[in-house]
Amino acid sequence: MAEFSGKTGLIVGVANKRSIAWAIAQATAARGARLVLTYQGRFEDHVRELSEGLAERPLVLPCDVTSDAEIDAAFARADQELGGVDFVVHGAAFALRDELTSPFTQTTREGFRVALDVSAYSLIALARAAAPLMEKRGGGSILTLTYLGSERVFPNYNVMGVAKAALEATVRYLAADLGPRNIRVNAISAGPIKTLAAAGIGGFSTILNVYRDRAPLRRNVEAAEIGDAAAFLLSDAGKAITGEVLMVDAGYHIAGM
Ligand code: NAD
Ligand code: 0WE
Repeated sequence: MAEFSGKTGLIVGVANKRSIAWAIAQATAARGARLVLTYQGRFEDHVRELSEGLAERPLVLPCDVTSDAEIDAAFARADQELGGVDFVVHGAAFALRDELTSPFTQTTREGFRVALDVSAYSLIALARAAAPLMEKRGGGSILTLTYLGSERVFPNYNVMGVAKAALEATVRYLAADLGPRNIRVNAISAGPIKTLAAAGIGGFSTILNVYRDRAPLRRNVEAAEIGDAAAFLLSDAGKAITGEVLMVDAGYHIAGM
């Protein structure tokens, strides 16, 4: 019996084939999960095209995480069509371009609001919508994606680092709130991967080189490896793990120098 057979999941954060959320979709679908793939407006065509490559056709729905109405509508459809949800993947993050290029002291009130709304608050909104659907299936597992910039300073990561710190704290508070209903909440802190969100970052290849040189495994991580770790946390293999941030970064974070 495949690990995810009879399980359904809703995934937020697929933009294209390089998206970490897409690697998680593939990892869980390959293990038997039935999926709902959501997209942010402009990525509809990409996500529909990708969805055709999965063995079992996913339900493809819009879900801009800044809209409570879109979140509620997506979970209502998932409930109608699939009779509940066993897991949710949150892979949405965004900061205004200027916030990732200006000195940190220039962070604007609006830039701070946007980064924290899209990248951190949205996990609370998704968890609130998912909880009743998970509860009727006896529990569930929620997973988000974070980055070491929440605890260490990386040049230009700026307000995204603050948003990831808030996201990781949100994981712990949600885990405490939802644990009594057998709903687990965890994060994977991934090493740098060249995705669309990374393509816009000046000097990203330097970051990849620094990680490769200093990580204990002397290499970078691949999206598929995040997919495998995600499948572990989302499946029953992780059923005693909640409120955790799992580092999947080839060991980079342990290095002193
Ligand atoms: P990506 O660009 O493929 O994914 C980011 C996603 O966020 C996109 O699908 C985009 O549509 C979505 N998004 C942004 N605003 C949204 C909104 N308002 N509503 C709904 N969706 C919205 O890049 P990725 O690297 O796969 O990023 C996925 C997650 O992984 C992010 O949380 C990112 O911070 C995290 N992460 C990335 C890396 C990396 O190096 N690529 C490392 C660690 C963590
Ligand atoms: O979380 C991220 C990046 C998220 C991101 C990327 C963009 C680029 C385009 C959020 N908002 C935007 N806004 C845009 O307009 N990562 C973990 C990848 C990343 O970004 C960095 C990194 C790493 C790693 C920025 C500086 C330093 C390291």
